[in-house]
Amino acid sequence: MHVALTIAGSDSSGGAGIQADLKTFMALRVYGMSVITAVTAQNTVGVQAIHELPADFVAEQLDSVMDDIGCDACKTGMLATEETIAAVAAGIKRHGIERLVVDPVMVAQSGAPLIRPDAQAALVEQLVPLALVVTPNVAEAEALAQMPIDAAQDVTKAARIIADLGPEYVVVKGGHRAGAAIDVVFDGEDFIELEAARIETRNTHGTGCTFSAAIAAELARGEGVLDAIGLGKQHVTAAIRASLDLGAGSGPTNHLAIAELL
Ligand code: PXL
Repeated sequence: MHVALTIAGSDSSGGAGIQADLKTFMALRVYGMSVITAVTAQNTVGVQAIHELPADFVAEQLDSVMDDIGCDACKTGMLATEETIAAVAAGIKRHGIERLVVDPVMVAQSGAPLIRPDAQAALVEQLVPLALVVTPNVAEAEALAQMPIDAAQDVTKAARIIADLGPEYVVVKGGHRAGAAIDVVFDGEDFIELEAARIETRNTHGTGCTFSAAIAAELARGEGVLDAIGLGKQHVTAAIRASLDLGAGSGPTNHLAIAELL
């Protein structure tokens, strides 16, 4: 069986973070493992509290998993502090993890910050360069590229700047822009647009986590990178289409919908 690892935060409401990742791995018939970086007290309305795990304990979990089982692909999600980012980057290098998807998580769906402001530089300098695929939304792309994104050509410009940091593939997600949900993929040479119809729902909690986890799962299954990204887009679209009206706020995507398509 193929094996995937997520290094991310726990979302008690089950829609995002580690929980979204493991459900997505399972839906794609991939054995999932987790390194937990932080625990959030969270629901569909907001993030009520965050408890960060010590960076050395994050590294300990990573060593436990990698020294014994290893992984076919890995994704990172919420990494709140500079120390955690440094420990994760060092661990990824130490264990030679190459099929790495970095989801540069900065704010939750509800608007709550999930990374300390002083840790953004570490993300840019230490982790993004190690990525095979990095999956920023527009706000995250603005932060990584240090430029505002207003017009469509700003997306391609930002993607080039982010690619220069070191990742092989940059996917700037279009879900937060107006119109159809068009993701722009840059492979270092060409731009490819992945388009999906916009689904009118407020139940999009965990969309970014589900997308990056689906890409990691497809990479673990041995797909090529562009195929994994394209399939990831199909999977997250299916999960949003079947999203669940749970809670009083932004409900979760439905990871089971991914399995039903297989
Ligand atoms: O979607 C980003 C994200 C990542 N990780 C955790 C989260 C969220 C969003 O809510 O809660 C733990």
